[in-house]
Amino acid sequence: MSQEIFLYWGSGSTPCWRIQLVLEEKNLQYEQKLLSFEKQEHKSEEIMKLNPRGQLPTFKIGDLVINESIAACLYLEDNFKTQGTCLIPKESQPSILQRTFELLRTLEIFKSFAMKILSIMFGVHQ
Ligand SMILES: N[C@@H](CCC(=O)N[C@@H](CS)C(=O)NCC(=O)O)C(=O)O
Repeated sequence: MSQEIFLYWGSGSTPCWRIQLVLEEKNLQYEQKLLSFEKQEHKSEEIMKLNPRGQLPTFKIGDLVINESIAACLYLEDNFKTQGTCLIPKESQPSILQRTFELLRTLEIFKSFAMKILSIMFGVHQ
């Protein structure tokens, strides 16, 4: 598969780093453009056309645009399985362990987000 890969990213953004790490681990050639959050470059026409949420990362591979960093990482692993580092274990036991950590981490993020909303809306503190 030889498709042009393009990543728009912003400094200090962990979802952007996530895709960059996978691209590097997979030894993939890609074009990238660093945009400034401060200058609102993530809300530019160029980005809004590809990613109506106006967020970074904005990721393009061939004609396909994937604007969720984890989905982009999974797509890359799925389509470049034998290239570079294998990022999802093939064996079921380690793969289940990896999924467990991913889910726990996601739940933690949701919990802290929900607590923040509760504290803003109802003054609930934990
Ligand atoms: N769920 C998205 C999150 C993307 C995201 O929240 N990006 C932030 C930077 S870390 C952003 O662009 N914020 C600017 C905005 O929402 O206007 C992903 O993982 O790709």
